[in-house]
Amino acid sequence: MSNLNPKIKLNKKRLPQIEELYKQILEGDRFALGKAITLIESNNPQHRKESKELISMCLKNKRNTLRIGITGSPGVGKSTLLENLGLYIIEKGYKPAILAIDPSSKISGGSILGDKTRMNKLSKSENAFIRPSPAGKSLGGVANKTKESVILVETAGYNPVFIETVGVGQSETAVHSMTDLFILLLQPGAGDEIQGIKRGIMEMADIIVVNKADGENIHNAEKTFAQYSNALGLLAKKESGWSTKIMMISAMENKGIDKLWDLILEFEKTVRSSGYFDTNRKKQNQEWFHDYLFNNLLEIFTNNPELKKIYKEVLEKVENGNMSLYEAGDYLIDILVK
Ligand SMILES: Nc1nc2c(ncn2[C@@H]2O[C@H](COP(=O)(O)OP(=O)(O)OP(=O)(O)O)[C@@H](O)[C@H]2O)c(=O)[nH]1
Ligand SMILES: [Mg+2]
Repeated sequence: MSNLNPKIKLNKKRLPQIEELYKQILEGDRFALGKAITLIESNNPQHRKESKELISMCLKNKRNTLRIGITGSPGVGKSTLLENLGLYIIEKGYKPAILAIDPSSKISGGSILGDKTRMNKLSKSENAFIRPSPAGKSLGGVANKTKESVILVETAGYNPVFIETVGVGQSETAVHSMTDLFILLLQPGAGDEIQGIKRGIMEMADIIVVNKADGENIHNAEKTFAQYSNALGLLAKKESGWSTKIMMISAMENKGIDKLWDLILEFEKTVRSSGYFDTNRKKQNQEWFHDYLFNNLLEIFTNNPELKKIYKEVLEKVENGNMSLYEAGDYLIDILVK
C-alpha cells in the first residue's frame, strides 16, 4: 500500500471481535465458520461493515485451492455425485467444502432440506463442510455472498470448494465466473429438451459428465455420451488450452467417481502449468472489484437525497430517449468529481 497516495488514509482500525473470529476460522473452528457465513449473509449495515473487514483479513491469507462449479438440471444427481466424490477424496486426505447457489429454492420450496438428506454421510463427516445457498433478492446478491463464503471456507482450510447450482437459469454463469473448473452433469436420454440445458452452458463446461449410467439407463446414457461427444468436436478451442472432456458415471452406484477425480486433477495440472489458472483468477478478482466499485458508485447517487433526485431525473431522460447514456453518464461523473 506504500505507493498509494499518502494523503488518502485507509481505515486501519480493526474490530477486535472480528479479529478474534478470523483467528478462530484460521484454526478451522467450524462453529466460528458457520457464524462468519451467517454474518456475511446479513444485509444489516453494521454486519456488512464487519463482513468486509473479515473478508479483507481472509484475502491476505493466500491459499492454494481449487474451486469447482457443478451444474445440471434439477434431479440430474449433483448432490449424489458430491456426496460420493466428497467421501472419496476425504479418503485421500482432502477436506471438501460444498456451497450451493440456488436462487430458485425460494420458489421451489427449498432444496436445503433435500441437500441435507441427500448428502447424508458427507454432512456427518468432520472433514467436510456443507452450506446451502443463502436466500437473496437478486442473483447478483446471492452470488456475491457465495464468493465471500468461498473465501471463508478456504481460510478455514477446506479444499477443494464445490459450488452446486441448478443449470436452468443465470446462476451457472455466476458460478462459472467464480470457479477454476466447471462441470456439467447430463441426464441419460437424447435431445436438448430433455436436458433443459441452454446451449451456452455446454460451452462453459470443462468436463461433461453423463450421470445415471446404470441399470436400464445404460443404453440412453451411451446415446447421450455419443451425441455430446460429436457436439464437442464442433466447439471452438477454449482460452485455457484445455479441450472439454466427456465421461459416463453412476453417482449412485459410485462408478466412475475415481476417474472423474483423476480428470479433475489432470485439468488442474494442465491449467496451472500453462499459467491460465492464475490469469483466470486475476480476471475474476478484477471483475469482483469492478462490481463492488460500480455498485458503490451507484449507491452514492441513491443514498444521498439530493443526488438521488438528479440521478432519477437523468435516468428518466435516458429511459425515454431524451438524453444519451453517454451524456447522462458523463454528467453524473462530473458531479462526483467536482
Ligand atoms: N439411477 C440413478 N439415480 C441417480 C443417480 N444419481 C442420482 N440419482 C437419483 O436422482 C435423484 C436426484 O438426485 P440428486 O443428487 O438430489 O440430484 P440434484 O441434481 O442434486 O437435484 P437438485 O439439487 O434438486 O437439482 C435421486 O433420487 C437420486 O437417487 C445415478 O447415478 N443413478
Ligand atoms: Mg442437489
